[in-house]
This record gives sequence, structure tokens and C-alpha cells, in this order.
Amino acid sequence: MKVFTYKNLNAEEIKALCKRTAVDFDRIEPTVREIIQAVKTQGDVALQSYTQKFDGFLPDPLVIPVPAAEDVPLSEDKKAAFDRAFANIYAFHMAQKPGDLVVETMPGVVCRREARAVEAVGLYVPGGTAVLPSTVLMLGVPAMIAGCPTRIMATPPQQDGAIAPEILYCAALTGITHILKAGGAQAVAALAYGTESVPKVHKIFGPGNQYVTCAKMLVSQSDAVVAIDMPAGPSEVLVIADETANPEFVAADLLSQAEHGADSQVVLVAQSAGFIEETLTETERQLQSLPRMEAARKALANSSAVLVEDRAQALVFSNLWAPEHLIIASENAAEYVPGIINAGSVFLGNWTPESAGDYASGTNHTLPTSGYAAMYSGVSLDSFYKMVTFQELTPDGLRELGPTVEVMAQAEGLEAHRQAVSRRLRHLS
Ligand code: HSO
Ligand code: ZN
Repeated sequence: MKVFTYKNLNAEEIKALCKRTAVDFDRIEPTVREIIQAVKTQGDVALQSYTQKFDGFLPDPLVIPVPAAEDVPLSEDKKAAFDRAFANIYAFHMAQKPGDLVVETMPGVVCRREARAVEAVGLYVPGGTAVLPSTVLMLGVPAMIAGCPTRIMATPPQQDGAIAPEILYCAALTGITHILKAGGAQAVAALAYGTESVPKVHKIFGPGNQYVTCAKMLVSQSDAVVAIDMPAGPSEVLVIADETANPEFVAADLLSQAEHGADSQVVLVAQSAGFIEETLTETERQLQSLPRMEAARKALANSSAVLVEDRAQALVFSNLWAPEHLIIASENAAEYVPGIINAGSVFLGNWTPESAGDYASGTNHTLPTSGYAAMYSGVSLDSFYKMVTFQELTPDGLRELGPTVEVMAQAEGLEAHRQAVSRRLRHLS
């Protein structure tokens, strides 16, 4: 990790520090476009052949049903852990249910807003170096609560064609309706356009590698008519630690993010050079015993520690960096809260590891990365709804509002709009 002193940095250097390892779209976009085009035009055949090429297995059928939870072979302690996480995620997302919104804007003019579930959603669950059943819960639970009728989980099969039992169990808990045995850009294309065996969806959720992210961005701007949850990049954490923090815990938190992959980013912000030094030494020590040491080491090599003068400066920098995860390693974490503007999800105090939220506290772990926390929220129950507005006018309401509309329609030169009101008003007089 490189160490910087904030007060010595100029504006350009701060900007450079906030820059994330860029997704190399220019390089991969032609390949991704080709895959999308092939799946769009050839459907299942293309999807099967890409899956064979990239995952080493030809899935047939491509879409399989979800087993019952009790039929999934999994140890009781694993089932109990997933059940607990499910219950907490369910409780926190259930509390996000939108209420009724009705306003009589003027006598006889009633406006309403109601939530409607997105009818078909695609939930992408990455394969690759780590199986992520927790992601099935994070996407499946809100889709279940919102009541999206079609909920397709896409995940690449293992080389023997199997899907990990942990993933199947979480799919069963969340009532996933279809499992698509495919990943990568090809799965995203199949969800966006539909194929003979994959129903077309209206919105695609979930994290993935550069190819998946690029495919999500391309289909959302294509003729597929599909939305995505958010642009996503490699996972990241920023830790603000003060004199009440514990270097052993902070090091463990930095490493928990670093182990996600060589492109993960971790940042330590502290007010004491001694604390930074101690934490870096401890990080190196803990790193030695980690199975994913290589990935974590590479991530750390791209990461930084920033020495700040005070709490205010820590917050200024953190808001500029806009982390996906922000840990406030302090006994006085509550005092930081009002100053936090840009962050995906925040972990308060010395007893709140990011892992808690990654798995089981109840908050969602599908969060904006790469600085997008400045303008995007993480996935929540809202992400699975669209809001539909309604209005109804009584005859008196139209008498009152009509003249306003007539004048405005005239001002815009839209005569048919004016007449839609005037013709009715004539009937009322
Ligand atoms: N930190 C990841 C989520 C995750 N961690 C899944 C472990 N499993 C992105 O928020
Ligand atoms: Zn994680």
C-alpha cells in the first residue's frame, strides 16, 4: 500500500487518488458486442456453445427448475446460517415496503402513486473463483418481497455441469422461478433478449466481471428494452480509523475486501502515521495465512493509505472517493454519520466488520462501486418496483383545473390538447 499525506496533495493528485482501476471497455467491447449479437440472433445454440467454450460444459437443458430446499444436500449448520441471513435480509427489506401515496392537489383532482413489481427480473450470480450464494439472497429476497412474477437466476455451471448446492439452497429459499445455467456476457444477452428457453426479462441485477458489466451496459442502451441495476466495477472499501480503532480489526477488514480479487481497492484513512504503520504491518502478517493471499496481495499493491489531519478532512476525502463500503473504525462512529454523504453502505464502530453486511446483517451487498456511490443507491426493495402514477378528476375538478390546462396548451400551440379539455367543459356547462 502506498502512503500519502493528504495536506501535501494538490487537486490533481487527489483526483488521481480517487480514480479506480478502470474497466478496459475499449479492449473488451468488440468481443462483448459479438457475443450479444450471436445470442440475439441464434438464441439457445449460441448460448450453449459460449457456455461450453468459457465454462467447459454444454448445458442441455439450459434452464432448470429450482429444487425444494429440503432436497438440497447441505449440512445443517450451513442451512441454519443461510436461514438466519435470509431472515435478517427479509426483515430489513420488508420494512422498505412502499406505502400508499394519495394527494388531492385541488378540490376534485386526486393524484396517486402505487408501486408495481417489475414483471420479469434476471439475477446474475457470478461463478469464477468464489461461489457467492450470499448474492442469491441479496437479489432474490427483495425480488421475492416485491413479488416479481418471473425471477430468473443466471449462474455459470461448474465444469461438471453442476450448480453449487449453496446456490441451489438460496435459490430455493427465495423462490427463484428459473435457473439459467450460463454466465458471462452470453447470459446477460439471453436475459435481455430472451431465447427459445430463456424468458426475456425487464431488468438485470447483480455483480459480475468486466465482460458481464460491459454486457449489462451495452444491452441497457440497445434495442433490447431492458434496465440494469447499476454500473458495477470491482469491489472496494474505505476505512476511516481513529485512535480508538484496533489495527488488528482494521487489517482484517482491509484484507476481507482485498481477497475478492486482484482488482479490488482498499483505502485506509487515519489521523496518525503510527496507526497506519502498525496497521500495514499487521495486514502483511495476516496476509501470510490467507488462502487467497495472491489476489489480496495484488489488490493491496494498488491500494493506498492516507494520513489526514482531522475527522473533517477524513470525511472530505471519503466523500470525494465515494466508497462502495465505508467502515468507521471508531468508538465515536455516530459523530461521523451526519458528515457522510457519498457511500454505498456504512459500517459503524469497531464491532461492525464489512463481512456482517456482506452476508447477514440484513442490508444489501449489491452496491455502487467506482465512485458511483455519489449518484446511485445500492440495490434495495425499490429497485424491483416501478412507480405508477394515477389521477382522477371529478366534473368540479375539471371545471377548476381545465382553464389552467387550456391556457398552457395554447401557450405551447397544442390545439388538440386544449380541445380535450374544452370539449368536456362544454358538456359540463
Ligand atoms: N463484498 C462483496 C459482497 C460479498 N462478500 C459476497 C462476500 N460475499 C460486494 O459487496
Ligand atoms: Zn465481500
